[in-house]
Amino acid sequence: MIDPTPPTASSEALYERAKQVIPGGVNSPVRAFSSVGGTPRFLIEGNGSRVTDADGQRYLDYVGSWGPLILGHAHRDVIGAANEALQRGSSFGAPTGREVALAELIVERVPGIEQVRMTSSGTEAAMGAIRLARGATGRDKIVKFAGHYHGHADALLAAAGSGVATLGLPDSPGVTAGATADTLVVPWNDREAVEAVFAEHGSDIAVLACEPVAANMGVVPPAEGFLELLRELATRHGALLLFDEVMTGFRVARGGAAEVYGVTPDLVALGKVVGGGFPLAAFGGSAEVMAHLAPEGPVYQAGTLSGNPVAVAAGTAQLRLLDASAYDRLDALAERLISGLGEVFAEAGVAAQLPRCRSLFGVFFAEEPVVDYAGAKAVDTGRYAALHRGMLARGHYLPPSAYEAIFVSLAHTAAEVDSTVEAAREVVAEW
Ligand code: HOZ
Repeated sequence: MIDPTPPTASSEALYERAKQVIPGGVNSPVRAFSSVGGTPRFLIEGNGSRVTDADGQRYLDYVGSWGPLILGHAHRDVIGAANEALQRGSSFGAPTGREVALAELIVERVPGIEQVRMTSSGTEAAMGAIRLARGATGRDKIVKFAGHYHGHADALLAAAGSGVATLGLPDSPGVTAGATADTLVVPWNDREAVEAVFAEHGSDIAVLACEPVAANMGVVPPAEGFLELLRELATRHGALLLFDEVMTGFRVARGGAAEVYGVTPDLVALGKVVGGGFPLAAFGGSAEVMAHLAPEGPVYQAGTLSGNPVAVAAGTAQLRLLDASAYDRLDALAERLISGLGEVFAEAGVAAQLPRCRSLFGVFFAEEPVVDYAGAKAVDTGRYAALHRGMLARGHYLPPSAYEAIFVSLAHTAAEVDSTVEAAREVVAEW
């Protein structure tokens, strides 16, 4: 067993200081532990599958920086590539050969991408893709699904998942009615609703956007045939289909969810794994659609740090290590953890769902499988908070939100995963 948590004076002291100078003490809301209780751990180091906090406490980490660290923390090749690039300069604001090599890797692996534009965050990638879709089609309306999260650009912050779901917020103040007037929100996995929205607005819809596996309202995979329906509706009505693969890209397979489900979108947003733990994201699509982007076309999109050489070097090094056998190992580890946790909950008579797509999975404390945002909002988040606290006290660091995915990495071992299952058994035994 991993060392139990000692008193957290240092994290507590840092949190008190942070709250004075950073809103809520954090630079991204879900980090604040507000939905699970307790003090956010201020981390000082990550190594492989483990992180260490300011109090010197080590944890087996299942957050992985919210997805990017598929090889684990401070992987030698990734850090080495970033260091090598850094020695040659941290940023140029000019094109580099490294970007070309990464773009070629992305184009080779991700279905639907012939050209790709790099950005610094997933928010920018999704925002750019939406603007491009509107510019390319000459249409205004976008369709998104309730509980799906596409970053925090105004037009997409409608019925959004991630921190908005975690904190139970209504749509955000500061987003004007005008900014979301052309955003149509429909329930995930609801065939009739999405057919109806196209029947009513079809000729005005620029883009149908989804997370092909919803992973910001907990993990909610698509119902059988649902992505195919989205593909068919978008094509029939002349709209573009956008897969936001920030969570799924290079995580569920080399070609992301598009490869797993065999459905090819017109546009793809990527983030997290693609950057190897550095601020790098991207969006791409067919050469024809991408040609609408400046400087080739009139749709404007830009960024001083876009394609940053250090981030590109790290992302490229990470992607190069993700071959078929890496995904087999990752999926096997996830399977071991999911089935172990499933047994623990079942033996204790705790109603739990463990939805998954390959190594992307979550825990819902609910009697029935969750298929949409209404179902996700109805799960027992108090029970998740209790699980989180119990696991943290035993040295296992789960996401501090019932609505975020749990991430294993290639640095985790079967023995570590088994220790997490045993810790969960102890926690559940106390309920
Ligand atoms: N967007 C992340 C969750 N899907 C959270 C990022 C963070 O808080 O660091």
